[in-house]
Amino acid sequence: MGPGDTPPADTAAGERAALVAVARATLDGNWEHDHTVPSRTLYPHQWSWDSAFSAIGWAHLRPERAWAELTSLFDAQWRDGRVPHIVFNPVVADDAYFPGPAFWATTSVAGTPRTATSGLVQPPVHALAAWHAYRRAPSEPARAALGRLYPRLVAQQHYLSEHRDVGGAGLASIVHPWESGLDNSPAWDEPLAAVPTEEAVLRAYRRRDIVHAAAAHRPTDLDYARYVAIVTAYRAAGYRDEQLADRHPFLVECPLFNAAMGAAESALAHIAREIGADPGPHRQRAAAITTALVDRLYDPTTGTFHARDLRTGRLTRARTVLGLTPLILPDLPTAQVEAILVEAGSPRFGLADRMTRPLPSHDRTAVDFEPLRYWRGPSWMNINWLVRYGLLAHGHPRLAAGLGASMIELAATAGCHEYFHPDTGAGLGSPAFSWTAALLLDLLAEM
Ligand code: 9WN
Repeated sequence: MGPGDTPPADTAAGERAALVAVARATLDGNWEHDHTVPSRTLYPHQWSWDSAFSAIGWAHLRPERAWAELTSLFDAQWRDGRVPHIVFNPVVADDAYFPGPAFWATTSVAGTPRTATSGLVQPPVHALAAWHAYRRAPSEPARAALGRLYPRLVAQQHYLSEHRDVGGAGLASIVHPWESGLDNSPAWDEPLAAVPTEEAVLRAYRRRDIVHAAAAHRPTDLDYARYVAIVTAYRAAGYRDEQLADRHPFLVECPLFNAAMGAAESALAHIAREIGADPGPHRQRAAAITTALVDRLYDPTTGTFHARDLRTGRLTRARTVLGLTPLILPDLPTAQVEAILVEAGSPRFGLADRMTRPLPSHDRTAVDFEPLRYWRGPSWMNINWLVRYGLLAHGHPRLAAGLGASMIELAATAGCHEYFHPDTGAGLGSPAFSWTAALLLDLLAEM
C-alpha cells in the first residue's frame, strides 16, 4: 500500500497504535531527568532545536515534560540572551561527544551559566514549538509555564536582533554551519571553502560521530576541520559578537534561521495575547523580518530563497530545502508563497498531493546531490514538519496531507531514524532519534 491509500479501519487503527508505541518508546528511552537527548549514542547531551521539537512530541504524551524540556534548556540561557546549541550533561564523559565541554570552555566566559554549554545557537524554533505544544495540550499549569518562558523567549529574540544583525538589514547572521542545524548543507559550500584550514587540524582531536554512524553518511574530515577552525576563532574572541564583520571567517544569512526568527515573533504575539501581554510589538517585528527576508534572500531569477554570504555579499547558488522554509512565515507575500510551491513541486523536491517520499534536504537534480550524506540529500522529519506547517498556514491542506502521509509511511517502514534515504526510504544515522518520534506523534494526532 502506498502513501495516500486508505487501509481498512481496523488495520489503520492497529498500525497507528503500533507507530505511537514506537514513537513513545523512542522518546521515553531518550528522556534524561529534565530533557530529551537527541540520540543516546550520537548526541548524549541536550540540543537546542531538538528540545523544541521534542517538546512538541511530549505535549501528546506527558505535557509536563514538554515544559520541563524547554525550561531546562532556557535555564542555560546566557546573560546576553543566547540560547546555547548544546547544554552538556555533567555526568557524561567529556569525550562521549566531539567537541565536548572542554573544547568549548564556556564556563570561564563572563555571563554564562554554571553548566557547560556550547557558544553557538541554533534556529530559534522554540517560541513556535512552545505555542504549538500549548495548543496541543492547554491547561493552567501549561499556561503558567508558558508565562515563565515568555520573557526568556523574548530575550532570545533580542540577542539575535541586537547582536547578530551583522548585515544591518534586520536579519540575523549565523557564525557557524552548526547554527543552521543543517550542518553540511550545500548552502554552506561557498562560504565554508573560504575558511582557511587543513585536514591536519583534526589530528589533535578524535571525531566521535563516525564511531556511531557510517563516515559516508556524515560530514567529511575537511568539513570538520573547518568547523573546528570557526569555533576556535569565535572562542578566541570570548564568543563576543562585536566587530564580527571585521574578524569572523564565516558569516551567513540563512533562510531557515531567519524564517524561524520571524515565525517566533508571530508565535510570541499569540503567547503574549494568551498571557495578557501586548502582542503588538511582536506582530510588527514579524512583519519587519518577513520583509527583510524577502528583500535579502529571495532571488526572483531562481524563484527560491538562498543563503547570503556576508563575506562576499552574494547569495549562494545551491537550491536546498532551506529555500522552502520561509513558508512558516504567516505573513509571507503571495508571490513568494506561489514561488515556493513551484520550487517544491518541481522534480527538485517532488511535493504533491500524493507523493512517495518526503522532501529531500537538497535538490534531487543537482550534481552534488548525495542521497546518503546527512544534509546533502537525505530526508529529515523536522524540515518536512516545518514545510508542512507552512503549507497548512498558507491554506494548502491537500499538499500538507500528501507530505504528511509520505512522512508517516517513512517512519512506519523504517522506524524513528535520524534521517532517511530520499529514494529508498531506508533509515540512516541514529535508529532511535527523538525529533523523528516527537514529530511523528504530532502528525499522527492530526492526520
Ligand atoms: C552538531 C543533534 C544535532 C542537530 C543538528 C544536526 C546534528 C551536531 C552534530 O545533530 O548536529 O550540532 O554533531 O552533527 O545536524 O541539526 O541539532 O541532533
